Amino acid sequence: MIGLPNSGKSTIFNALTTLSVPCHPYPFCTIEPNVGVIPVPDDRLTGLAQILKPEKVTPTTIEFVDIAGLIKDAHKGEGLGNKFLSHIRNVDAIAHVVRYFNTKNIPHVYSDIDPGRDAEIVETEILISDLEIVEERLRKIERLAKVSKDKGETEHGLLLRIREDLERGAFVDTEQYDENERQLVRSFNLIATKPIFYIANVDEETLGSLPVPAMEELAQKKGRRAVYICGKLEEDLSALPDQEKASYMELYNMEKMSIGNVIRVGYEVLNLITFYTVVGKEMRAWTIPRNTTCAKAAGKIHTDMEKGFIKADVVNVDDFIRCGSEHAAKEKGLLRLEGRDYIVRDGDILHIRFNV
Ligand SMILES: Nc1nc2c(ncn2[C@@H]2O[C@H](COP(=O)(O)OP(=O)(O)O)[C@@H](O)[C@H]2O)c(=O)[nH]1
Ligand SMILES: [Mg+2]
Repeated sequence: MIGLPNSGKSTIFNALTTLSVPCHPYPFCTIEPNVGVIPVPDDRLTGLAQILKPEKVTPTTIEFVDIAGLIKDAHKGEGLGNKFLSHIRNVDAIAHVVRYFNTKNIPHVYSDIDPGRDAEIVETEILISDLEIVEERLRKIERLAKVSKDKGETEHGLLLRIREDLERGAFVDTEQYDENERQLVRSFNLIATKPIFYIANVDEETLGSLPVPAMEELAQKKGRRAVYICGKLEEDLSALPDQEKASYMELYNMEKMSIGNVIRVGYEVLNLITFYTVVGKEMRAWTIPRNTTCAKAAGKIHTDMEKGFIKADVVNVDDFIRCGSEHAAKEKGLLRLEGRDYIVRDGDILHIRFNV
């Protein structure tokens, strides 16, 4: 989570971390004060648990990092800027928190509410810092090219294309590249090649009149998704006992907490999918990138399961819930046997057969 000071990053982070789970391999849910391991809300897992009634249900998780200190001239080290920029280099996706609450006693760094301008200030720092990296690499390749003609030609071409994006103030759409190119792009370790979405932090008054036009305009212009949340309200609500929380939510006409949306969209921009296992008394959700093979997915559970992979029984969770039992799913022919190269689909329940 990035954004200007006083945009509400820590507030939203606090609301998120009240959901945190103790999570292997971390003894506590909060690894550092600013890193939280958050369970991914999952209605399908809940539905499956209602049928199978396992003793233990373990949701999959996503880590959120509250990154402080991004202000104008961060790339020059302003406000510990470089340190924070290097933190952003280590994440897989960016949630850009933009302030849209107008509370007079909480100073806005630039005095008035203007999501477009704020977002631009923050992202300009990122783009400049990335540009410096790209320029440096280009210089190096051009030096080497004098020695050996074809060395680094692909890399050189890629860097030029990326520089063009950065110079016109845009993030880089890595979808346009093939897998080999993407691998090279990853090695550049740039921020502007990561998936990004907005979290618009609105005040209680605005909750009744969503979406906010200025925010939608920004999201559309950049081709990104925007999630709305009233950070302060959700922070306060998340600390309440269920009963009380429910009555406040009714008061605010809220069907669901928006932190759930923040988590879900974060998961989606990362292009992740979920699969499930039921082993003994434990039911568990797992995260893998889209287009992962069955053997690789098994390796996520245990390396032995990938090495000794034989076959997997597969049934989709929606089919399973619709049928109501494994037996019924089998009768309808919805249970399949798949091999190691099968591409796991979102919602597959996998029973891995393996050999050690
Ligand atoms: N009214 C209102 N205040 C908020 C909201 N979100 C954050 N704040 C307040 O704004 C101040 C700065 O928030 P903080 O989360 O520390 O911002 P950060 O600097 O981005 O981490 C705090 O006093 C928060 O209570 C909101 O949605 N509505
Ligand atoms: Mg903060």
